[in-house]
Amino acid sequence: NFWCPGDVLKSTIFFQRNFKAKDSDIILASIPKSGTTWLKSLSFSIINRKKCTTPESPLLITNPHDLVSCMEYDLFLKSENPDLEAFSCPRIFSTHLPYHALPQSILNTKCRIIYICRNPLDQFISLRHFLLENSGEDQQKAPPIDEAFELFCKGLYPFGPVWDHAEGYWNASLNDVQKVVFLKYEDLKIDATSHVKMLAEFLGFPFSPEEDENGVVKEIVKLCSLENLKNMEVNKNGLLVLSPTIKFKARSFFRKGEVGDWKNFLNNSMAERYKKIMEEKLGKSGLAFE
Ligand code: PAP
Repeated sequence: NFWCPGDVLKSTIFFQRNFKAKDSDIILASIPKSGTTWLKSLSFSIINRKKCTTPESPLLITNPHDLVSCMEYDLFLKSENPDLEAFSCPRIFSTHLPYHALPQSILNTKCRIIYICRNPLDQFISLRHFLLENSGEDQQKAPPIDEAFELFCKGLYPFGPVWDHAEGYWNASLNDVQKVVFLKYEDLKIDATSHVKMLAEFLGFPFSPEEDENGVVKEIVKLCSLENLKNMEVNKNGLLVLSPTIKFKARSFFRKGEVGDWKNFLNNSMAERYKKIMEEKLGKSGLAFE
């Protein structure tokens, strides 16, 4: 019940069959273009703050996607059964799979899941820019925005539809608050500091009053800000090579990060139409987007 991109179909099945979760694992889940890169940076920094303080952070020289690997786009793409024992605990991984498609061992262990979602219209615009930026010469062949929007309204895009994706994690977060935390990109934009504190508690790495007083939380928020990461050499000019055919420009993960950017690309009738679809799909769930 989701659209799995062909190039990660095998790796998705390998992940589902072969991943053995540990109780200490942390899984970052999202539909693409909802805040994955930001969440990776923040979670990595929270967990590793004792090992490497902000001035020595690997984030200064490494793309966040190389610090927190994606299951289906990286680890299980490179190997049917990768050796993940070498990772230091707690291990942090990411996935774009919907909740119902996660490997059983993630559901059966005490490992924790952080889900991030975003206003789908902003996610759509972000995805479109990302695809255009990475399609090179094929840019001319990209469908016009109204055609792409048609597909979006039908949920036809990687790991879509978003209403099922978000609702799965939403329900899981209501059913088990110890296991799943549900975040919205927009809320993180409004107040990153309190979200970082909340995440640290959820992950079992709360900030001490001394750390708080010494500005450690604020430092992490600043380090992981879009402005900061976007201007780092590795994120300006690097290339993320996941397989001989899957390569992404590092800079394509860092664009505007604006809430409501869709208004610059979609008209009111498109927005109204999408609003009705979302109300129909998510009406009873208690989950809504602005
Ligand atoms: P992914 O799922 O392919 O990893 P993801 O990181 O979820 O992509 O989405 C990229 C979006 O997050 C971009 O949004 P935009 O196109 O609307 O600008 C990108 O700018 C934004 N983003 C990346 N890093 C950060 C950050 N540190 N803080 C805020 N937003 C960020």
